[in-house]
Amino acid sequence: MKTIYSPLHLGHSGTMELISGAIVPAFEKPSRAEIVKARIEKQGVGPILPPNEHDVAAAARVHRADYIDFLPTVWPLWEKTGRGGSAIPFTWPTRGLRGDVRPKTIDALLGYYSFDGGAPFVEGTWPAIKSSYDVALTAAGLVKSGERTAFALCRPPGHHAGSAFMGGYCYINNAAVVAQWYRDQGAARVSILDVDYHHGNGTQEIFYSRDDVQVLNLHADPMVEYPYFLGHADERGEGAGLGFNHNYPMPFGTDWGGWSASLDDACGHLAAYGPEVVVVSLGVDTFEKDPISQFKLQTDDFPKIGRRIAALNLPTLFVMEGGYAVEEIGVNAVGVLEGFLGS
Ligand code: OKP
Ligand code: ZN
Repeated sequence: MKTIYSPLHLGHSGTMELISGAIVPAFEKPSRAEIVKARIEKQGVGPILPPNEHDVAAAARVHRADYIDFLPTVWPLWEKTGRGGSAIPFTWPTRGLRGDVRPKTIDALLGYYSFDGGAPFVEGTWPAIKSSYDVALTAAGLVKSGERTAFALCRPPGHHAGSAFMGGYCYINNAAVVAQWYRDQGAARVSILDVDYHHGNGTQEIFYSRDDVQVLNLHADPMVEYPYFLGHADERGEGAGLGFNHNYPMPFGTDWGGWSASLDDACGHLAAYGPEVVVVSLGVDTFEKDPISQFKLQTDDFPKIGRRIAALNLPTLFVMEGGYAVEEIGVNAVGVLEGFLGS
């Protein structure tokens, strides 16, 4: 199994995060991807290859063109104001404000194109976003050309990014991009299976009215967990997409018993849909020791996730999302891949 990885992610670092009323070092840090990469090497999962460069046309198939055009301009615009640190939004056009008027200044634009303050920019952020996108598309190409599986070691992650907004550490929705790319390459149906602890609100939003990309999401109940405002079980899709979105919100404390029951149900819907390819949004922040999560999956459970997905017997692309217990993120993420491979 090949892994696609780019060191350009390393430039997206040094940012701070506002969480639980305190400014703390960012949880979404470069060591995450480095630890996963080291584990792949240690376990001999397969070669680690660099991405090919792609233009942003495939991103504009799932994101609004003005949003994609905005992303590379953020740091230069911020720097022009004489500020360093991180470019972070702090004002949003919520109910009662004008979300339909695109403002002119960088602080306002950051709010216009985001749903929270969790997607900071430093100088290396755009190159990292672009490399993560290239990683996803390059890995997608391997599966398209006949490999059973591949691993896109994406950083930053993508599943919170919607058609015209960033947030929750995410900028370009890598899983959505590759799902659309498979459609554009001729796949009739594609399924996205999101096993990250947090609901993939961006992925859901992008495909919500479509029947050609099925979206299945396992996550903590948004009534009590981030991203709070999407991910309920009654969100089934709309219009032509009705019945093609499946949410599995679960309570704090969920362990393998409850979680795997949801996975089985999701896999049943997936198999019935009959996609030509499966894109797995692979977050391992369901782990019991994850610092920002409240599920109870154990290290031994992660290979079982891979085995269950392998039993679908479909071409499968793994796209890295979350996972923050940095000591164990490598063992757990690679555990899923090893379970899939049957090793
Ligand atoms: C990204 B992924 C706000 C806390 C916000 C953001 C979590 C983003 C998770 N006080 N935390 O789904 O792993
Ligand atoms: Zn997550």
